[in-house]
Amino acid sequence: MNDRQWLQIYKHAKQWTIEAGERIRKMMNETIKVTTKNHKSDLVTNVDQAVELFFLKQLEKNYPEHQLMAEEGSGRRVASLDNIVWFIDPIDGTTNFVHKKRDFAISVGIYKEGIGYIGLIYDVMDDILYEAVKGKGAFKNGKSLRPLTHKTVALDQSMLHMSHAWLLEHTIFEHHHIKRLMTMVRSIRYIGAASLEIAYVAEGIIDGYLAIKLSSWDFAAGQIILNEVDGLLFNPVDPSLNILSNQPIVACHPDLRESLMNHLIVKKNDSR
Ligand code: 2AM
Ligand code: CA
Repeated sequence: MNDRQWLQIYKHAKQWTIEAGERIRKMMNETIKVTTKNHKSDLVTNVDQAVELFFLKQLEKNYPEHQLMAEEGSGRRVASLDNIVWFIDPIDGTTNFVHKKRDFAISVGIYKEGIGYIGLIYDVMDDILYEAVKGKGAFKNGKSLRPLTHKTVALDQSMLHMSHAWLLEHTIFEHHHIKRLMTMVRSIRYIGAASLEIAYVAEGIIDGYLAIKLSSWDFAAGQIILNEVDGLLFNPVDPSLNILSNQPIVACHPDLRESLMNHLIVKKNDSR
């Protein structure tokens, strides 16, 4: 794959993402059909499905040899990272979208042999595009994002995004350590759209985002954008981070990695 071919893919990805955003804004004013998937809070709408189908059709027409891994399952099942895979969430933050809360995004991450090359996160309602091409920096609406290392971050001055789900009993993480983490930082926030929260870490307006379970399409684009500003994205319980699995994800300023890993995110039955 040469630079010219990558440029073509990037131009298409950006054009389709902006066009998909226009469709979402338009469809928002029509009646939205909401259905549940695995449980009552796991929502999908006709808009998620239409936008995903739009990307699928574009890929079939322009890049039939590329694979699509997308939330609503219209792509073929992706079992390997061979060749080029597009990880697409047509609406990340579907629950916000259903409630007409403006925090949702289209997330598009393009990988070759498991390596991220192009990441786009489009905040549809505010018309803000976060984007990155591997090795060429990260941008917010065309303005370069500074590497996060231009400032230091101490845990007690940090703002983290994490959901209320961290306060519920669960199998992997120790409840009281999470509570302790929440008292040690400056503040906790949460918006409910993982890709946007990762973009905010890349922008340096929050210092970390912790999610108990994300899918590849939730973080694939964000990982590429974060990489370009020296931010970190990792699975706190499995360093190998298999992008094809659901897993816990931490996105953060590099200064926070050690404290989050060594002191705060303690696995159940781990006596550290
Ligand atoms: P979605 O809106 O596309 O479903 C909300 O906490 C954030 O986490 C959203 O980005 C949401 O994506 C994602 N999310 C919610 N539940 C999830 C699950 N069970 N597995 C993976 N991602 C999830
Ligand atoms: Ca989604």
